[in-house]
Amino acid sequence: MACKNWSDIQLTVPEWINIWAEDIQEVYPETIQRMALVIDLARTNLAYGGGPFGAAVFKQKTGELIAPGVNWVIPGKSSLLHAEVMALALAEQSLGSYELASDGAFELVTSVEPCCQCLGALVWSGVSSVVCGARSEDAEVVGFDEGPRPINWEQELVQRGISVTREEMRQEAVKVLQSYTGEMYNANLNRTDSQPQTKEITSATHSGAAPITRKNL
Ligand code: AZG
Ligand code: ZN
Repeated sequence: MACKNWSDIQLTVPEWINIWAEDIQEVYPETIQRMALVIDLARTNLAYGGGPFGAAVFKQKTGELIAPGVNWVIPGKSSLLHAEVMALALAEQSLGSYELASDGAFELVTSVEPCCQCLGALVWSGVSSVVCGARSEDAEVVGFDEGPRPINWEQELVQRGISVTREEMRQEAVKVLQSYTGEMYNANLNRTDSQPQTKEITSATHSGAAPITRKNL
């Protein structure tokens, strides 16, 4: 039975993320440090039943972490809850701005290139830079559907003043994708052109997720 108390509905952010954040640095001056943090988020997320994707928004110049994000689609029961969308939404809410560009230059770092949803979200957010780890093909080989995007998406972003860096720590980001054993939730079952998956995906219940303590992160 659907809940009709719509004004009570909230999208969730995993509780473990605040505990994870207690022990991290305040600033990440180098791109590689930012990506390492985002890959750590993606890896940690797997232990809590989330998807193998991490992202974060940083103040571009100083590398101050503004907000993290993880793929929380299955636990959060929302197809919107991709890592990039979570990071952008938390950054906007925590800065109190629907357009980050009006507060300075911000960078979105994501463990995997943005899907069709996140590509749109990042454009509207007003970030001035995006840094990606794994390529979309890497996510698709594992079985994720990254959706329809313009073939020249990188150029489109650059034309809008958003710089794009690709394949930062790609191998490490791919390892997290490949270690995912959970449900494939966004494979479009009705697609007529669907490709056979190159890797068998097994479903997991994640009922054995560790309790939330810093030690377990
Ligand atoms: C996804 N792709 C990216 N880049 N990020 C997520 O959180 C995703 N979830 N499914 N495909
Ligand atoms: Zn996405």
